[in-house]
This record gives sequence, C-alpha cells and structure tokens, in this order.
Amino acid sequence: MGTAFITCPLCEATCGLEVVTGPEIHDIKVRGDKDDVFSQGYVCPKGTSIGALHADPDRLRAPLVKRDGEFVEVSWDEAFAEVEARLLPIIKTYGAQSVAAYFGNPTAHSLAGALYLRALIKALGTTNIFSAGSVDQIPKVFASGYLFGDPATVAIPDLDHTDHLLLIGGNPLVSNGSLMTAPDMRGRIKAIRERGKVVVVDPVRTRTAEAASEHVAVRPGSDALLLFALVHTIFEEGLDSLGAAEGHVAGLEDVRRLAVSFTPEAVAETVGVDAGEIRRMARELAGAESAAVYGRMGTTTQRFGTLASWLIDVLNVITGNLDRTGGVLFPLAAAGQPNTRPGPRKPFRHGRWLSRVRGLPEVMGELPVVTLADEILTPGDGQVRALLTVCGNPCVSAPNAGRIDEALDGLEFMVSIDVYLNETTRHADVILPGPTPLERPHYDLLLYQYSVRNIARWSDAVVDSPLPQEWETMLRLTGIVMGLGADADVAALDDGLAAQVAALNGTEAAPGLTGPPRLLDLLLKAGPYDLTFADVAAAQHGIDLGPLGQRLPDVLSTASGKVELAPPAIIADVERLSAELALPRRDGLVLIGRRHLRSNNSWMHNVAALNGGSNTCTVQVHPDDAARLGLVAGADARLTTRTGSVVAPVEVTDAIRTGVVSLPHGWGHGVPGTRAAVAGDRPGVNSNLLGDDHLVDVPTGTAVVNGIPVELAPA
Ligand SMILES: Nc1nc2c(c(=O)[nH]1)N[C@H]1C(S)=C(S)[C@@H](COP(=O)(O)OP(=O)(O)OC[C@H]3O[C@@H](n4cnc5c(=O)[nH]c(N)nc54)[C@H](O)[C@@H]3O)O[C@H]1N2
Ligand SMILES: Nc1nc2c(c(=O)[nH]1)N[C@H]1C(S)=C(S)[C@@H](COP(=O)(O)OP(=O)(O)OC[C@H]3O[C@@H](n4cnc5c(=O)[nH]c(N)nc54)[C@H](O)[C@@H]3O)O[C@H]1N2
Ligand code: SF4
Ligand SMILES: [Mo]
Repeated sequence: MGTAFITCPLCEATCGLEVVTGPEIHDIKVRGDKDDVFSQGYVCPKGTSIGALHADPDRLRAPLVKRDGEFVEVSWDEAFAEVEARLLPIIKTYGAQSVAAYFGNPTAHSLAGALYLRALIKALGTTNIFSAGSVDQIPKVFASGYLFGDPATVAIPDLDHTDHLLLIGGNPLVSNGSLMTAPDMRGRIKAIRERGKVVVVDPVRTRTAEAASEHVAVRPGSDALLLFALVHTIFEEGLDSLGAAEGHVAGLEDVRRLAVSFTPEAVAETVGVDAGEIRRMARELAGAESAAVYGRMGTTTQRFGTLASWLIDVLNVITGNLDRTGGVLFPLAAAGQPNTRPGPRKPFRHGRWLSRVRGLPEVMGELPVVTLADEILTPGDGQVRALLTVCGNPCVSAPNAGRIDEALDGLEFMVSIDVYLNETTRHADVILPGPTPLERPHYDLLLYQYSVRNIARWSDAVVDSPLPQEWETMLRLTGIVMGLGADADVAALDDGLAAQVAALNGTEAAPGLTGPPRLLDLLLKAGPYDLTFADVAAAQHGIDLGPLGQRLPDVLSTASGKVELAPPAIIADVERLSAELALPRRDGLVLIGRRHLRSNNSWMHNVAALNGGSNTCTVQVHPDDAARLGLVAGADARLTTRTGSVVAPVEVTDAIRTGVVSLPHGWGHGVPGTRAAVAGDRPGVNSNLLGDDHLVDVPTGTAVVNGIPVELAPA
C-alpha cells in the first residue's frame, strides 16, 4: 500500500499519474499528478484505467508455447529453450534473411524498446525489419531527415507561445497529440485561441475542429495540393521571409519554381476548398505575429504523405517561423537525442536496400509493412520463414490484414513478446509476456525528443513484477540468436551493451547501476543538461528543463550544414502530384480512419471501462450520402474495397464531409484462438481488412490508411 508518482506510458502525452495501491489488485486508484511539472494533473480515461489493465485476468502472466495447436503455460527456461530449438535451425538452414521482425507502437513507450530492442535486431542480422512506423509517421521523419539531416530532428510546434496554429490531419483532443508531446491539448488549444487563431484542416469536424477557431473540410489525400497552393500564394504575394532561418536555408528558389503551377485556382476543386479561402489562409498564416504549421496521421498515411509532410515545413520556413519562439522549434532532450550527440553526424539517406519482392525502399533500417506478407508468402531465396513480433498487432493494424493473417498462419516459426493472446500472437509458437506499466520503471527517452517543453522524468516500478523485465527477455533472445544458448548470462550481455554505450558517448556510469538505469545514466551524462540518473530518480514529479529554444544551425546534420528545402528524394515526387492534378477528379467514396478517446490502437478494448460509450466501431456517413445510398442510422452497411469487405453499423453525421466515410481501426476482436473476453463481446470489425497494401506514399512505401476508394451499400 502506498502512493507513487509515475509517467503514463500509454500515449505520447506522457502525463504524470498518482497511483495509490491497496492490499488487493483491484484496489489500485489512479488520478492525474497535480504536481507533475508538465501535465499538472491532466489525465485521460486511459491513464486512469492503468490499474484495470494491470488487473485484467486475460493479460498473460506466464510464457505460452503452442503444443499440438494449443497454448500451454511453460516456465521461462522452457520457453527460451523452445525458441532456441526452433529458430536457430531456420537461421542455419536458410540464412538470416529467413527471419523477419515486426515491432509495434508500445516499443516507443518503453525503456526496453528504446534501449535493448536494437541489439536484438542487430543480432538477428536480417534486413527484413518492419514496424508500425510505416503505417504511421515515416513520411514525416523521412522529410525531416532530408530537410534537417536526421529523421529524429523534427520541428515541433511551439504550442505555448504560438499565435496561429494551422493543424492539419490530426485530432489531438482525442489522440492527445503525436509528434508533439503535450499533455492537456484542450487547455493548450484554448490558450492559443485566446492569443490568436487555431485552424483545423480535416475532412471531419472533429473534437479538435470544434475547439478550433476555424475548420477547413478538405478532401482526403489532397493536402499536398492545398499546402502547395498556400506556398504559391505566399511567394506570389511576396509574403515570404526566412526570419531566424536566414542564411541557413538552401533550395529556396527550387521550391519557388516548383510552386508556380500550384495556384489556388488550379487546386481548389480537387482540394474541395475555394481559391479565395486558400489565399486568405495563406495571408493569415504569413501575417500572424508567430505561427506554426503541424500535421499528423491525416497528412502522413495518405497518398502524398511525404510531400504533405515536407510542405508543412516549407511553410514554416518561408513564413519565418522555423526556429523561433511561437513558431516551430527543435526540442533539446536530456538524453539519447541523436542531434545532441557529440561528434560528426552522417546526413540521412534512405533506400540503402530494397525489399526482395516489391523492391520497396528501406527507410531508417526498416522496410514498409505493406510488404511483410509478400516476403512471407513469396517463395525463393530470402523468403521469410520465421517472425519475431514485439508489442505489435499487424493482423489488425496493417493494411490488407487478411493477407497478413494468412501469411502468419504459414510461418515455420513465430515468437512474440506481447502481453495478450490476440489476433496476431495467436499465430505465434511462443509468447513471452512482459510486466505491466505498473510493474516496470519508465522514462520517455523517445517522446521527449518531440516534446513542446523540455522535460526529464523517471518512474520507478510501482509494484514488483512476477515476470522478467522486457529488456531481460530481449537480451536473452539476443543471446540465443548470437549462439550463446538459451541460458546465456544476461548480466554479462547487459554489461557488454553498457560498455558500448559508454564508449560511444564518452561517459561513465555511476557504480552499482545495471539495466536501463545504467544506460540512462550514460545517456544523461552525455546530454546537454549535466544531469545524472540519480538526479532524475530523485525528482518525483519530474524536472522541468524549460521552454524550447533556438537551435539553428548546430542542430542540422545535412551535408551542406543548411536546411535543405528542396531535397531530390522528396521533390522527385512532385511530378506524381502534378499528374494527379491533371486527371479528372474521381467521384467515388473514400474511406478514412478515426480514433476514439477511449481507444489505444488495437489493444485496450479488453478493459471494460474503455470499451463502451462513444467508443464504437461504426461507419460514419454524411446524411446526403446516406440518403443517396439508402443507408439508415443503426442499420448495417457493407464496405468493400479491392482487398476486402466488412459489415458495420451506420452512424449518420454531418460532421463528416460528403464523399468520405470513416471507420476506426483497432477492432475486429473475438477471432478464434484469442484470449480477450471483454473485447470479444464487443468485437467490431477489422478496418484493415479493407486496407490496400498496394496503396502507398511512393517515396517511403508508407501505407495509405486515409483515402482508400470504397463502395458502401446497405447490408
Ligand atoms: N486503418 C488504420 N490502421 C492503422 C492506423 C490508422 O489510423 N488506421 N494507425 C496506425 C498507427 S499510427 C499505429 S502506431 C499502428 C499500431 O500498430 P501496432 O503497434 O502493430 O498495434 P497496436 O494495436 O498498438 O498493438 C500493440 C501490441 O502490443 C501489445 N502490448 C501492449 N503493451 C505492451 C507491453 O508493455 N509489452 C508488450 N510486450 N506488448 C505490449 C498489445 O497486446 C498489442 O499486441 O496502427 C496503425 N494502423
Ligand atoms: N485515444 C487514442 N489516442 C491515440 C491513439 C488511439 O488509438 N486512440 N493512437 C496513438 C497513435 S499510435 C498515434 S500515431 C496518434 C495519432 O494522432 P492523430 O493523428 O492526432 O490522430 P488521428 O485520429 O489519426 O487523426 C487523424 C485525423 O486526420 C483526419 N484525416 C483523414 N484523412 C485526412 C486527409 O487526407 N487530410 C487531412 N487533412 N486530414 C485527414 C482524420 O479525420 C483525423 O481527424 O494517436 C495516438 N493516440
Ligand atoms: S493522455 Fe496519454 S499519457 Fe495522458 S493519461 Fe491519457 S493515455 Fe496516459
Ligand atoms: Mo501511431
């Protein structure tokens, strides 16, 4: 029994939680930590459900091994022995490429994922590495990589000081923000409105749009055209200025030239917004005291994800808002940020290798998940026969999920590090569960690199874990793959990794530390604030390191040392956009995604408090489309795409624009062989059965989950 203060690891907002434990597992009470230096008491329904998640009887508490088609609980030694006995012969016979790894979203929210996963992947020695990033943010980090030199050098809106926020394809009042770590988005948006203006560009009048000053309902997938027209107008009307970035920008004239043909009049019909309105948006953006342009899922996971992501920063640069207070700034994280590492840094490049079957390019060492099934199902040299998944549910989260399901079913061996027996892990031969958020220490190594304020916060585990920590599990798997055996000395492997991190950073850890605290100590000491692990561990409510400041030009790691505004790898795709604009507009319906406040991608529907109310798997349709198609609210409709067909209840709402329908992802539970009673009772449908694995953002191969051609009819 007692009170502990921890950081919520469930989403990017990183709220501080106050956790009160009692004698029984169901006694855990969670609320916002009002003394937290960053979130000051803000919390959402997921955060307060952390106790229920911990108590969930369906959560795995022992390793499982599949014997004769049935999962049985085994000891950890048996589980690792099984991995060794089944995985190594595959590698020996078919080579390293015969193994693939997929890691999912929660790896971005854990110390194990941030500090130990890379060693395991390196040991596997395969280039068949996939992650949820290629159904998510890759176009943004790709564009940032070419503009600023490193994919982790992302310009973040200075939310607390900006006078004008142009928010495109994001719904932070529901998602709680992404690539913009900021608790209490509602409060922050309200404050911007009080100072100036918030404009939301979204095919749906979302909660965020409702809280904004203005909502611009674009047609899905047309953002790059809208953004180009804004750039065009700013140049044409002579409203451009580089501000603080003056002297640090290359390629400005190339962008000016490229923008010439994208007049507001040329794009208006395709975008679905009046030319006059586009010009007004451009003037207001350029004329604001300070402004920040920000884009999220609606801009990355669409057909022109890279161009849209690039143009967002082009706008920030040409309105003089890059690297200035109230504009977009580069965070200065306390630890582990590539752009604060001492010594020379190599400029980003991609396409260092291609996927075997479809020739899709590597980005940041990963291949696009849209081709995972191809690599498993297509025979030949280098065919994937074994798979490791870590915190991932691609059978629900990746497009053409039906084909992924089929592919995983045919694997020779699959091992999953996961906490549930779900749609993906049911295909595994071995499942290795990890501790809950209350049973493990935490520090948001990754997310503080995208934070609107510089913060450092450590959380100890609140309760002891009966399970090994995931970093230990990852090291044991690393040992197996390295040929050291299933009972390799984990402490020695950890020492080896710490020695590497120490050498790389030129730092020395405090004596007595091991595991994540030791690695964090090494990284903090190499960081810009002269902090140590002891400092962060002592600060119960976190350490506030202040608002974001200017970092140009030192933050850049491009070959030229400048912001490269017109990188060839990006502008090569402009031709495809021009071609699209020249085509007659296609009039059919398109499908987009949707998130609900009480959801967390595919995996929290088994918590009763989160599965209900407005968190429903319905297809949202505009009243005009519903009338035209003969659809009735509450009745079932069939959605059909090139790859699949599902049936979902209709929700008629004028919040969505005509021609667009939305279905949330993360549903489709109750599949045979899964273990999630609550989720299974209210299963919803798997929206990624409709996702098309051949619809991609061409430069990066990132999946298009927003703007899929779809047919809709009464079921
Ligand atoms: N149609 C459509 N598809 C989408 C999206 C969309 O908007 N529309 N969004 C995309 C985005 S942004 C993302 S990030 C992906 C997410 O894609 P994934 O990461 O593949 O899916 P998640 O649902 O986040 O699955 C997380 C998995 O980790 C497990 N897990 C949770 N916590 C832990 C833990 O502490 N340890 C371990 N070992 N396992 C844990 C869960 O049981 C679950 O299996 O989905 C993408 N797919
Ligand atoms: N409650 C909750 N919070 C979450 C998650 C969750 O599942 N549930 N998932 C987390 C994860 S992994 C991520 S990556 C973040 C995502 O965070 P966000 O990107 O903020 O969340 P989304 O709801 O996907 O917002 C995308 C918005 O883009 C709009 N949109 C769709 N197509 C287009 C288009 O072509 N153009 C434009 N301009 N807009 C378009 C959609 O209507 C939607 O409002 O959320 C995180 N937080
Ligand atoms: S907003 Fe995100 S970090 Fe904050 S309590 Fe909710 S899930 Fe946790
Ligand atoms: Mo995501």
